[in-house]
Amino acid sequence: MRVMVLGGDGFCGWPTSLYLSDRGHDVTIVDNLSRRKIDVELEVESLTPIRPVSERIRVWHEVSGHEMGFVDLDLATEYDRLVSVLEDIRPDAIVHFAEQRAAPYSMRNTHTKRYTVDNNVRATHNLLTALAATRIDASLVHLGTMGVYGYGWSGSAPIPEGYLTVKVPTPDGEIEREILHPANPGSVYHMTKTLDQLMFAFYAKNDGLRITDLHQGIVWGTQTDQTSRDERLINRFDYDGDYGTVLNRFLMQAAIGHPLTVHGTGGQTRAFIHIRDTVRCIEIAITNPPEDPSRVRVLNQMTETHRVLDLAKMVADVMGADIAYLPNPRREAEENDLSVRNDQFLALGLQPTTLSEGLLEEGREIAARYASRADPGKIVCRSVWKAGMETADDLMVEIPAQ
Ligand code: NAD
Ligand code: USQ
Repeated sequence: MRVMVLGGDGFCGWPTSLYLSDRGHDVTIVDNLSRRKIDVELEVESLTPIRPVSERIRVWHEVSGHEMGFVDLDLATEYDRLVSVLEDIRPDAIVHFAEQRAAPYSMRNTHTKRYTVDNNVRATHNLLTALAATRIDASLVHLGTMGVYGYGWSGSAPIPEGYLTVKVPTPDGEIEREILHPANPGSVYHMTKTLDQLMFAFYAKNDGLRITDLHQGIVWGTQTDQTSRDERLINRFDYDGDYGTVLNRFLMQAAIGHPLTVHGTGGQTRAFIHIRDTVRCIEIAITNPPEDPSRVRVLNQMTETHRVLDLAKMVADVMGADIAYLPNPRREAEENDLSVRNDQFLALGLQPTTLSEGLLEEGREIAARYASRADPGKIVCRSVWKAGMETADDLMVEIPAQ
């Protein structure tokens, strides 16, 4: 298939692009490199030394023999160029990763709130309008998030895949209706994903665009079979307080001897998926487009749920780290249960990679290899959900010699 990977230079997008290319698809990456620029703004770098995108693509050609295209394009602001790139490539499938994805970054200040909404909503809407205007019949696969559902809204009932069947009382008796699961975002970033959902529903209904929205859990791990073929293909590893996600942060913290930064009681339960399963799920989604174009297909892209404190204890046990209970910088439930349906991916053949000591060890090993690149002053989360909320002081000033 001819596949455009929007956001293909990012943490999920790069290994997905390589996986799809390795599987014989003809891949073009579209990315404005904004994620790399945000690292400069935050004065932090990926723990792993990621190479410039042109070098990455050249090395991939060297090691695999496959060509990959790259277009430096801002989806949110360069509509006309987007249309001409679509007309030029005429993709069979488009994978849309290209959004500002960190909840803490989206809550940092007024500028980052506005940037996140402007960037994400405009990028998605430009893409939808461009597909409708050009009538390119590509199947669109978008990366949404489990966070659109919120946590605990439906009690102990498992979170369904996108839709709920509800009973509506009418003067003539109850009628059944299928509705999008109520949106309950926990940050400005998560809110943009709920806005995306409405735009998808409209363009599917009105223009018959074939859309799959993947409600993905927290991605962990770093490398895939493709990114580990050459050090210059290495994937990014975010560990800082804004972009680092919880399990990868714990692995990195354990590797450098930093206490594990549990927010509050650690009673928050979240959904997780390993990066190797992310890339497989994307191929499954593009090769199995939805049958009914008038209805957005929603799949929950996750393989397991864990409580933050259980993860911390597991990492502490396996790697011998201490746990620090820090004031929670977020406004979120201290404790929640979470049960999630993922029947559709299982039925389409996904064989889940679940958390194991071997994979934790692999994460620790990669973090230890690049530990000297870490800045301990960037580890504690400092973006607060409301002005005046307390945050912790730094817990480490220097990386101990390994
Ligand atoms: P990332 O920030 O590493 O990658 C996103 C990429 O999109 C970056 O390379 C960035 O430069 C690019 N981009 C952003 N705005 C753009 C624009 N306007 N035009 C062109 N390119 C643009 O993020 P990621 O972790 O790879 O996440 C990818 C997608 O998956 C996001 O949409 C995110 O919401 C979703 N997701 C991620 C996770 C996770 O744990 N990482 C979990 C669930 C869902
Ligand atoms: N947490 C800690 N300690 C830390 C970091 C986080 O206790 O050092 C807690 C947070 O308070 C939160 C939970 O861990 O309760 C998850 O935080 P996270 O930063 O790992 O994940 P989140 O902010 O939810 O965002 C990530 C991605 C986002 C994606 C989302 C999927 O950055 O792009 O949409 O995971 S989900 O959580 O399923 O919505």
